[in-house]
Amino acid sequence: MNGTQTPLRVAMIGYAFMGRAHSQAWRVAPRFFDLPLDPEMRVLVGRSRDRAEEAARHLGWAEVATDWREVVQRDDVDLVDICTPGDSHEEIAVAALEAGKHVLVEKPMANTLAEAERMTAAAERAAASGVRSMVGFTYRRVPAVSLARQMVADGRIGEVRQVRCQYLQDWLADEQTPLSWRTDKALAGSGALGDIGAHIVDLTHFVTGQRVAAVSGMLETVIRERPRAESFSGLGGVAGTERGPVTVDDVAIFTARLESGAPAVFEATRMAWGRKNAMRIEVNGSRGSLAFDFEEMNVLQHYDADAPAGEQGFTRILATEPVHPYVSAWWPPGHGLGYEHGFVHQVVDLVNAIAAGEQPTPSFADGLAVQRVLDAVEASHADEGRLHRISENA
Ligand code: SOE
Repeated sequence: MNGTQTPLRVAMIGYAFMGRAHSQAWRVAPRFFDLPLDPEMRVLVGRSRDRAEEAARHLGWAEVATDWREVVQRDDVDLVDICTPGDSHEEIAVAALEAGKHVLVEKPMANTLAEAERMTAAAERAAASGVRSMVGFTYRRVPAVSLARQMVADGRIGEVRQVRCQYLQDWLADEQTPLSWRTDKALAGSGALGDIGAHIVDLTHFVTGQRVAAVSGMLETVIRERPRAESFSGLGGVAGTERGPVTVDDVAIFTARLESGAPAVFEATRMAWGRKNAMRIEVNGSRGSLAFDFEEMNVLQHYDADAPAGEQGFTRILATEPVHPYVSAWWPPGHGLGYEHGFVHQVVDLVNAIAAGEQPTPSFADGLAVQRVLDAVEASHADEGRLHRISENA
Protein backbone atom coordinates (compact mmCIF):
# COMPACT_ATOMS: atom_id res chain seq x y z
CA MET A 1 0.00 0.00 0.00
CA ASN A 2 1.56 3.35 -0.96
CA GLY A 3 -1.34 5.81 -0.81
CA THR A 4 -1.20 6.53 -4.55
CA GLN A 5 -2.72 3.28 -5.74
CA THR A 6 -6.15 2.81 -7.21
CA PRO A 7 -8.51 1.96 -4.37
CA LEU A 8 -10.65 -1.16 -4.35
CA ARG A 9 -13.70 -0.05 -2.37
CA VAL A 10 -15.26 -2.96 -0.51
CA ALA A 11 -18.78 -3.42 0.88
CA MET A 12 -19.19 -6.39 3.19
CA ILE A 13 -22.61 -7.86 3.94
CA GLY A 14 -22.79 -9.61 7.34
CA TYR A 15 -20.43 -9.30 10.28
CA ALA A 16 -20.63 -12.51 12.32
CA PHE A 17 -17.89 -15.16 12.38
CA MET A 18 -17.09 -15.04 8.66
CA GLY A 19 -17.50 -11.27 8.54
CA ARG A 20 -14.89 -10.96 11.27
CA ALA A 21 -12.50 -13.28 9.44
CA HIS A 22 -12.98 -11.37 6.17
CA SER A 23 -12.58 -7.98 7.88
CA GLN A 24 -9.29 -9.03 9.33
CA ALA A 25 -8.15 -10.22 5.91
CA TRP A 26 -9.07 -6.94 4.18
CA ARG A 27 -7.24 -5.03 6.92
CA VAL A 28 -4.10 -7.14 7.06
CA ALA A 29 -3.53 -8.17 3.43
CA PRO A 30 -2.21 -4.78 2.23
CA ARG A 31 0.04 -4.51 5.28
CA PHE A 32 1.91 -7.75 4.60
CA PHE A 33 1.61 -8.19 0.83
CA ASP A 34 2.39 -5.76 -2.01
CA LEU A 35 -1.01 -5.41 -3.61
CA PRO A 36 -1.64 -3.72 -6.95
CA LEU A 37 -4.86 -2.12 -5.63
CA ASP A 38 -5.53 -0.54 -2.26
CA PRO A 39 -8.48 -2.24 -0.48
CA GLU A 40 -10.68 0.26 1.34
CA MET A 41 -13.08 -1.10 3.95
CA ARG A 42 -15.79 1.29 2.81
CA VAL A 43 -19.11 0.01 4.16
CA LEU A 44 -20.39 -2.75 6.42
CA VAL A 45 -23.99 -3.83 5.88
CA GLY A 46 -26.19 -5.32 8.61
CA ARG A 47 -29.91 -5.36 9.33
CA SER A 48 -29.62 -3.68 12.74
CA ARG A 49 -27.89 -0.29 12.50
CA ASP A 50 -26.78 -0.29 16.16
CA ARG A 51 -25.18 -3.71 15.96
CA ALA A 52 -23.63 -2.98 12.58
CA GLU A 53 -22.15 0.25 13.97
CA GLU A 54 -20.61 -1.58 16.88
CA ALA A 55 -19.20 -4.25 14.54
CA ALA A 56 -17.87 -1.60 12.13
CA ARG A 57 -16.04 0.16 14.97
CA HIS A 58 -14.46 -3.09 16.12
CA LEU A 59 -13.60 -4.43 12.70
CA GLY A 60 -12.44 -1.21 11.03
CA TRP A 61 -15.16 -0.33 8.49
CA ALA A 62 -15.59 3.34 7.57
CA GLU A 63 -19.39 3.39 7.65
CA VAL A 64 -22.48 1.21 7.93
CA ALA A 65 -25.66 0.69 5.95
CA THR A 66 -28.75 -1.43 6.53
CA ASP A 67 -29.94 -2.00 2.96
CA TRP A 68 -27.67 -4.16 0.80
CA ARG A 69 -29.82 -3.44 -2.28
CA GLU A 70 -28.90 0.20 -2.10
CA VAL A 71 -25.25 -0.53 -1.32
CA VAL A 72 -24.64 -2.80 -4.33
CA GLN A 73 -25.77 0.08 -6.59
CA ARG A 74 -23.41 2.64 -5.08
CA ASP A 75 -20.81 4.24 -7.36
CA ASP A 76 -18.25 4.25 -4.55
CA VAL A 77 -18.33 0.45 -4.15
CA ASP A 78 -16.19 -1.80 -6.38
CA LEU A 79 -16.50 -5.16 -4.66
CA VAL A 80 -19.23 -6.87 -2.63
CA ASP A 81 -18.11 -9.42 -0.06
CA ILE A 82 -21.02 -11.69 0.96
CA CYS A 83 -20.73 -13.18 4.47
CA THR A 84 -24.42 -13.93 5.10
CA PRO A 85 -26.11 -17.34 5.48
CA GLY A 86 -26.61 -19.18 2.19
CA ASP A 87 -30.27 -18.29 1.70
CA SER A 88 -29.35 -14.76 0.59
CA HIS A 89 -26.26 -15.53 -1.52
CA GLU A 90 -27.99 -15.75 -4.88
CA GLU A 91 -30.02 -12.58 -4.55
CA ILE A 92 -27.10 -10.46 -3.35
CA ALA A 93 -24.51 -11.94 -5.71
CA VAL A 94 -26.65 -11.61 -8.83
CA ALA A 95 -27.69 -8.04 -7.97
CA ALA A 96 -24.07 -7.06 -7.30
CA LEU A 97 -22.75 -8.68 -10.49
CA GLU A 98 -25.48 -7.01 -12.55
CA ALA A 99 -24.49 -3.69 -10.98
CA GLY A 100 -20.93 -4.31 -12.20
CA LYS A 101 -19.38 -5.11 -8.82
CA HIS A 102 -16.81 -7.83 -8.25
CA VAL A 103 -18.13 -10.46 -5.84
CA LEU A 104 -16.60 -12.67 -3.16
CA VAL A 105 -19.16 -15.08 -1.70
CA GLU A 106 -18.77 -17.36 1.31
CA LYS A 107 -19.09 -21.12 0.88
CA PRO A 108 -21.11 -23.08 0.09
CA MET A 109 -21.91 -20.67 -2.74
CA ALA A 110 -25.65 -21.41 -2.56
CA ASN A 111 -28.28 -23.49 -0.81
CA THR A 112 -29.45 -25.30 -3.94
CA LEU A 113 -28.05 -26.37 -7.28
CA ALA A 114 -30.52 -24.17 -9.17
CA GLU A 115 -29.33 -21.10 -7.24
CA ALA A 116 -25.69 -21.96 -7.93
CA GLU A 117 -26.46 -22.38 -11.64
CA ARG A 118 -28.13 -18.98 -11.85
CA MET A 119 -25.23 -17.38 -9.96
CA THR A 120 -22.71 -18.96 -12.32
CA ALA A 121 -24.64 -17.75 -15.35
CA ALA A 122 -24.70 -14.22 -13.87
CA ALA A 123 -20.95 -14.41 -13.17
CA GLU A 124 -20.24 -15.50 -16.73
CA ARG A 125 -22.33 -12.66 -18.17
CA ALA A 126 -20.58 -10.14 -15.90
CA ALA A 127 -17.12 -11.52 -16.73
CA ALA A 128 -17.61 -10.30 -20.32
CA SER A 129 -17.32 -6.75 -18.98
CA GLY A 130 -14.40 -7.48 -16.65
CA VAL A 131 -16.38 -8.17 -13.46
CA ARG A 132 -14.74 -10.89 -11.32
CA SER A 133 -16.22 -13.38 -8.89
CA MET A 134 -14.86 -15.88 -6.42
CA VAL A 135 -16.13 -18.42 -3.86
CA GLY A 136 -14.51 -18.40 -0.40
CA PHE A 137 -12.94 -21.84 -0.16
CA THR A 138 -10.12 -20.45 1.95
CA TYR A 139 -8.42 -23.73 2.78
CA ARG A 140 -6.96 -23.77 -0.75
CA ARG A 141 -4.75 -20.98 0.54
CA VAL A 142 -3.20 -22.81 3.47
CA PRO A 143 0.47 -23.07 2.42
CA ALA A 144 0.67 -26.83 3.12
CA VAL A 145 -2.48 -27.40 1.01
CA SER A 146 -1.14 -25.31 -1.89
CA LEU A 147 2.09 -27.27 -1.61
CA ALA A 148 0.16 -30.56 -1.78
CA ARG A 149 -1.50 -29.45 -5.01
CA GLN A 150 1.86 -28.47 -6.50
CA MET A 151 3.38 -31.82 -5.54
CA VAL A 152 0.50 -33.78 -7.09
CA ALA A 153 0.71 -31.66 -10.26
CA ASP A 154 4.49 -32.20 -10.39
CA GLY A 155 3.96 -35.96 -10.30
CA ARG A 156 5.65 -36.40 -6.91
CA ILE A 157 3.24 -39.17 -5.89
CA GLY A 158 2.65 -40.49 -9.40
CA GLU A 159 -0.90 -41.11 -10.54
CA VAL A 160 -3.68 -40.47 -8.05
CA ARG A 161 -5.13 -43.88 -7.10
CA GLN A 162 -7.28 -43.14 -4.08
CA VAL A 163 -8.43 -40.23 -1.90
CA ARG A 164 -9.73 -40.20 1.67
CA CYS A 165 -11.10 -37.00 3.10
CA GLN A 166 -12.64 -36.10 6.42
CA TYR A 167 -13.87 -32.94 8.04
CA LEU A 168 -14.47 -33.63 11.73
CA GLN A 169 -15.75 -31.11 14.27
CA ASP A 170 -17.56 -31.46 17.61
CA TRP A 171 -19.36 -28.17 18.20
CA LEU A 172 -22.80 -29.82 17.76
CA ALA A 173 -21.99 -33.01 19.69
CA ASP A 174 -23.47 -31.53 22.88
CA GLU A 175 -27.26 -31.93 22.82
CA GLN A 176 -27.56 -28.61 24.65
CA THR A 177 -25.86 -26.61 21.88
CA PRO A 178 -28.77 -24.46 20.72
CA LEU A 179 -30.38 -24.18 17.32
CA SER A 180 -28.94 -21.52 15.01
CA TRP A 181 -29.14 -20.64 11.34
CA ARG A 182 -26.61 -23.43 10.76
CA THR A 183 -29.13 -26.05 11.95
CA ASP A 184 -31.96 -24.62 9.82
CA LYS A 185 -32.35 -25.97 6.28
CA ALA A 186 -34.22 -22.90 5.09
CA LEU A 187 -31.23 -20.69 5.95
CA ALA A 188 -28.22 -22.99 5.57
CA GLY A 189 -29.40 -25.35 2.80
CA SER A 190 -27.89 -28.37 4.54
CA GLY A 191 -25.85 -29.20 7.64
CA ALA A 192 -22.44 -30.85 7.83
CA LEU A 193 -22.78 -31.59 4.11
CA GLY A 194 -22.77 -27.98 2.88
CA ASP A 195 -20.99 -26.34 5.79
CA ILE A 196 -17.89 -28.51 5.93
CA GLY A 197 -18.46 -31.28 3.35
CA ALA A 198 -18.28 -28.53 0.71
CA HIS A 199 -14.76 -27.71 1.91
CA ILE A 200 -13.46 -31.27 1.48
CA VAL A 201 -15.03 -31.64 -1.95
CA ASP A 202 -13.32 -28.42 -3.04
CA LEU A 203 -10.11 -29.55 -1.35
CA THR A 204 -10.18 -32.77 -3.38
CA HIS A 205 -10.86 -30.88 -6.61
CA PHE A 206 -8.01 -28.49 -5.82
CA VAL A 207 -5.38 -30.95 -4.61
CA THR A 208 -5.95 -33.70 -7.18
CA GLY A 209 -6.89 -31.44 -10.10
CA GLN A 210 -9.85 -33.77 -10.71
CA ARG A 211 -13.53 -33.35 -10.03
CA VAL A 212 -15.81 -35.78 -8.25
CA ALA A 213 -17.78 -37.56 -10.98
CA ALA A 214 -20.18 -39.84 -9.07
CA VAL A 215 -21.28 -40.34 -5.47
CA SER A 216 -23.19 -42.66 -3.23
CA GLY A 217 -24.22 -40.92 -0.01
CA MET A 218 -25.82 -41.14 3.39
CA LEU A 219 -26.98 -38.28 5.64
CA GLU A 220 -27.98 -38.54 9.27
CA THR A 221 -29.50 -36.13 11.78
CA VAL A 222 -28.33 -37.58 15.07
CA ILE A 223 -29.85 -34.98 17.42
CA ARG A 224 -33.27 -34.11 16.06
CA GLU A 225 -34.32 -31.47 18.57
CA ARG A 226 -32.36 -28.78 20.37
CA PRO A 227 -33.03 -25.83 22.65
CA ARG A 228 -33.74 -22.52 20.99
CA ALA A 229 -31.01 -19.94 21.67
CA GLU A 230 -31.40 -17.05 24.07
CA SER A 231 -28.26 -15.51 22.64
CA PHE A 232 -25.46 -16.53 20.26
CA SER A 233 -21.71 -16.50 20.54
CA GLY A 234 -19.30 -18.06 18.06
CA LEU A 235 -20.80 -21.32 16.81
CA GLY A 236 -22.83 -21.84 20.00
CA GLY A 237 -24.89 -19.75 22.37
CA VAL A 238 -26.98 -19.77 25.52
CA ALA A 239 -29.73 -22.40 25.45
CA GLY A 240 -33.25 -21.31 26.35
CA THR A 241 -36.03 -23.55 27.69
CA GLU A 242 -38.04 -23.89 24.47
CA ARG A 243 -37.01 -26.54 21.98
CA GLY A 244 -37.26 -26.86 18.21
CA PRO A 245 -36.37 -29.23 15.37
CA VAL A 246 -32.99 -29.61 13.67
CA THR A 247 -33.76 -29.63 9.95
CA VAL A 248 -30.29 -30.39 8.58
CA ASP A 249 -27.89 -33.34 8.66
CA ASP A 250 -25.36 -33.74 11.47
CA VAL A 251 -23.33 -36.30 9.54
CA ALA A 252 -22.68 -36.71 5.80
CA ILE A 253 -20.79 -39.74 4.50
CA PHE A 254 -20.23 -40.51 0.85
CA THR A 255 -18.11 -42.64 -1.37
CA ALA A 256 -17.18 -41.27 -4.77
CA ARG A 257 -15.33 -41.70 -8.02
CA LEU A 258 -13.11 -38.99 -9.44
CA GLU A 259 -13.03 -38.23 -13.17
CA SER A 260 -10.14 -40.68 -13.63
CA GLY A 261 -12.21 -43.42 -11.95
CA ALA A 262 -10.12 -43.24 -8.77
CA PRO A 263 -12.22 -44.08 -5.68
CA ALA A 264 -12.61 -41.57 -2.86
CA VAL A 265 -14.29 -41.54 0.52
CA PHE A 266 -15.65 -38.48 2.35
CA GLU A 267 -16.93 -37.94 5.89
CA ALA A 268 -18.21 -34.64 7.28
CA THR A 269 -19.50 -34.42 10.84
CA ARG A 270 -20.00 -31.87 13.58
CA MET A 271 -20.55 -34.70 16.14
CA ALA A 272 -16.99 -36.03 16.53
CA TRP A 273 -16.13 -35.27 20.18
CA GLY A 274 -12.55 -34.19 20.49
CA ARG A 275 -12.08 -33.30 16.83
CA LYS A 276 -12.12 -29.53 16.64
CA ASN A 277 -11.29 -28.63 13.07
CA ALA A 278 -9.81 -31.84 11.69
CA MET A 279 -10.05 -31.24 7.98
CA ARG A 280 -7.98 -34.05 6.53
CA ILE A 281 -7.04 -35.29 3.13
CA GLU A 282 -4.86 -38.24 2.23
CA VAL A 283 -4.02 -38.92 -1.39
CA ASN A 284 -2.45 -42.24 -2.33
CA GLY A 285 -0.66 -42.23 -5.65
CA SER A 286 1.26 -44.81 -7.65
CA ARG A 287 4.61 -43.55 -6.26
CA GLY A 288 3.71 -42.29 -2.78
CA SER A 289 1.19 -40.53 -0.57
CA LEU A 290 0.42 -37.05 0.77
CA ALA A 291 -1.49 -36.37 3.99
CA PHE A 292 -2.72 -33.14 5.56
CA ASP A 293 -4.68 -32.45 8.77
CA PHE A 294 -5.77 -28.88 9.54
CA GLU A 295 -5.23 -29.54 13.26
CA GLU A 296 -1.54 -29.49 12.28
CA MET A 297 -2.00 -26.98 9.51
CA ASN A 298 1.65 -26.08 9.00
CA VAL A 299 2.59 -29.67 8.19
CA LEU A 300 2.29 -31.70 4.99
CA GLN A 301 3.21 -35.36 5.23
CA HIS A 302 4.84 -37.04 2.25
CA TYR A 303 5.61 -40.71 1.73
CA ASP A 304 7.99 -41.43 -1.15
CA ALA A 305 7.73 -45.03 -2.34
CA ASP A 306 10.96 -44.55 -4.30
CA ALA A 307 13.06 -43.81 -1.22
CA PRO A 308 15.61 -46.53 -0.33
CA ALA A 309 13.88 -49.48 1.37
CA GLY A 310 15.56 -48.86 4.71
CA GLU A 311 14.62 -45.16 4.79
CA GLN A 312 10.94 -45.22 3.95
CA GLY A 313 8.35 -43.51 6.11
CA PHE A 314 6.25 -40.36 6.13
CA THR A 315 8.31 -37.16 6.07
CA ARG A 316 6.80 -34.18 7.91
CA ILE A 317 7.37 -31.18 5.67
CA LEU A 318 7.05 -27.98 7.69
CA ALA A 319 5.36 -25.64 5.20
CA THR A 320 6.66 -22.61 7.06
CA GLU A 321 9.59 -21.62 4.87
CA PRO A 322 9.91 -18.70 2.44
CA VAL A 323 9.94 -21.17 -0.51
CA HIS A 324 6.41 -22.29 0.38
CA PRO A 325 3.33 -20.62 -1.11
CA TYR A 326 2.48 -17.25 0.57
CA VAL A 327 4.93 -17.74 3.46
CA SER A 328 7.67 -15.28 2.47
CA ALA A 329 5.35 -12.33 3.19
CA TRP A 330 4.96 -13.35 6.83
CA TRP A 331 7.23 -14.25 9.71
CA PRO A 332 10.79 -15.55 9.81
CA PRO A 333 11.18 -19.22 8.73
CA GLY A 334 9.53 -21.76 11.00
CA HIS A 335 7.18 -19.37 12.81
CA GLY A 336 3.98 -20.82 11.37
CA LEU A 337 0.57 -19.54 10.31
CA GLY A 338 -3.04 -19.94 11.59
CA TYR A 339 -6.70 -20.17 10.50
CA GLU A 340 -6.98 -16.50 9.58
CA HIS A 341 -4.07 -16.51 7.14
CA GLY A 342 -6.10 -18.45 4.55
CA PHE A 343 -8.54 -15.52 4.48
CA VAL A 344 -5.70 -13.04 4.01
CA HIS A 345 -4.31 -15.10 1.12
CA GLN A 346 -7.79 -15.20 -0.38
CA VAL A 347 -7.87 -11.39 -0.46
CA VAL A 348 -4.37 -11.30 -1.94
CA ASP A 349 -5.26 -13.69 -4.76
CA LEU A 350 -8.55 -11.93 -5.44
CA VAL A 351 -7.02 -8.44 -5.58
CA ASN A 352 -4.17 -9.64 -7.81
CA ALA A 353 -6.60 -11.30 -10.22
CA ILE A 354 -8.83 -8.21 -10.39
CA ALA A 355 -5.84 -5.98 -11.11
CA ALA A 356 -4.50 -8.39 -13.74
CA GLY A 357 -7.93 -8.63 -15.43
CA GLU A 358 -8.01 -12.37 -14.80
CA GLN A 359 -10.67 -14.70 -13.43
CA PRO A 360 -9.76 -15.63 -9.84
CA THR A 361 -10.19 -19.18 -8.56
CA PRO A 362 -12.22 -20.82 -7.18
CA SER A 363 -14.63 -19.25 -9.66
CA PHE A 364 -18.39 -19.53 -9.44
CA ALA A 365 -18.06 -22.39 -11.95
CA ASP A 366 -15.75 -24.13 -9.44
CA GLY A 367 -18.31 -23.46 -6.68
CA LEU A 368 -21.02 -24.89 -8.93
CA ALA A 369 -18.95 -28.05 -9.40
CA VAL A 370 -18.94 -28.50 -5.61
CA GLN A 371 -22.66 -27.76 -5.44
CA ARG A 372 -23.33 -30.50 -8.00
CA VAL A 373 -21.61 -32.96 -5.67
CA LEU A 374 -23.62 -31.79 -2.63
CA ASP A 375 -26.81 -32.08 -4.65
CA ALA A 376 -25.89 -35.57 -5.85
CA VAL A 377 -25.15 -36.70 -2.27
CA GLU A 378 -28.61 -35.49 -1.18
CA ALA A 379 -30.21 -37.22 -4.16
CA SER A 380 -28.32 -40.44 -3.47
CA HIS A 381 -29.34 -40.35 0.19
CA ALA A 382 -32.99 -39.92 -0.81
CA ASP A 383 -32.49 -42.85 -3.17
CA GLU A 384 -31.20 -45.22 -0.44
CA GLY A 385 -27.56 -44.61 -1.29
CA ARG A 386 -27.65 -45.50 -4.99
CA LEU A 387 -24.84 -44.18 -7.17
CA HIS A 388 -25.58 -40.76 -8.64
CA ARG A 389 -23.53 -39.63 -11.61
CA ILE A 390 -22.43 -36.03 -11.91
CA SER A 391 -20.51 -36.25 -15.16
CA GLU A 392 -21.54 -38.38 -18.11
CA ASN A 393 -18.35 -40.45 -18.24
CA ALA A 394 -18.40 -41.50 -14.57
C1 SOE B 1 -18.34 -24.31 11.18
O1 SOE B 1 -18.49 -25.63 10.85
C2 SOE B 1 -17.20 -23.61 10.40
O2 SOE B 1 -17.12 -22.33 10.94
C3 SOE B 1 -17.45 -23.52 8.90
O3 SOE B 1 -18.63 -22.81 8.60
C4 SOE B 1 -16.26 -22.84 8.24
O4 SOE B 1 -16.42 -22.81 6.84
C5 SOE B 1 -14.96 -23.60 8.60
O5 SOE B 1 -13.86 -22.91 8.10
C6 SOE B 1 -14.81 -23.75 10.08
O6 SOE B 1 -15.98 -24.30 10.65
